[in-house]
Amino acid sequence: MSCVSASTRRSVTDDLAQEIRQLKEKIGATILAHYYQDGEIQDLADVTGDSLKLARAATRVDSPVIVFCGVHFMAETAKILNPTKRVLLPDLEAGCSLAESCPADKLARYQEMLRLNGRRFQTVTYINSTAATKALSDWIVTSGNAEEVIRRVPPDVEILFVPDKHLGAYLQEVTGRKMILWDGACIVHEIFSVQDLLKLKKQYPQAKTIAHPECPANIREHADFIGGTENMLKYIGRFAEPTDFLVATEANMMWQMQSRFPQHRYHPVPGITCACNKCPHMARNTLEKLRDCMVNLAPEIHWQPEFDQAKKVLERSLLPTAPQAPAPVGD
Ligand code: CIZ
Repeated sequence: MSCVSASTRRSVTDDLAQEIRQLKEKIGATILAHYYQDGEIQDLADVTGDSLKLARAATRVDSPVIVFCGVHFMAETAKILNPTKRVLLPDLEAGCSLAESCPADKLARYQEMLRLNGRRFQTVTYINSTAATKALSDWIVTSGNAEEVIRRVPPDVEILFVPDKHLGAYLQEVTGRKMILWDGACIVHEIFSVQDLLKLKKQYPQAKTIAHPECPANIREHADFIGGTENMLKYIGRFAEPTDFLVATEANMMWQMQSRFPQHRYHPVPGITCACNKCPHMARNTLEKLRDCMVNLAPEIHWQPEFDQAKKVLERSLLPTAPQAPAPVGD
């Protein structure tokens, strides 16, 4: 069994961080990191954020290289929105359970079946999806803009919401729009333990519970606040006095909370099978792989034919331009 002391690990981390900073200068890279990445990666980023903030940031990058520390669909989105840049992803296998649950061919068959049944609908797709799935969509939403985009869908068409059934159910509640929900879920947010949450609430009766809308209803119903990561930060920012927060989202998010609002205490809501929920896909990106992708200028996201259509949908949905309603599909 190998045993690396904490001080040895710290010095390896410091050396790697130094190397990454130098490489960043050398190759002209901007590092974008999602809040679900390990703190040591977020620490090295030029921009940290949720997928909406990072997608928008990607359009403003002027360096020739974007290194995207996140999962595949996020790096793909950065490439689609800024095609002239070289976009690197430290580990090309960093996937997403939600994206996997809604492959484009399956979605296309389902849409066809709805059309054959005379249903008039628009497809609203969570950003956690592949470019091919996005290309079949009318709108793309993130946890940060979903309510606003749903309100832009004409009232006389149905909404097919893919792939997250929990986020979809939450959006039905807050917008009052009935939706056809795809049967997908996030492996991180689906497995929070209600029993453990209730125990924590007893232990910290004054605590505020904050839950991501990707959580199932049995968790959301115990929350004081429901929102995506960016909105969670805004909510916490309203508390001046030291407060306990019970956090039901990916555990690395607490690194960002702790850095911005160190006066509070953050308690991860445990998962059914683990003490805190970490995304195994995000965890594939390490400092070593971040360094290596900058040395090798690979793995790289290359332009694919479906990116052309996905770009149109992403731009009208995510970029702050005048709203432009697409023609209803399903006619
Ligand atoms: O939108 C994102 O980045 C995801 C996947 C979650 C969140 O709330 O930030």
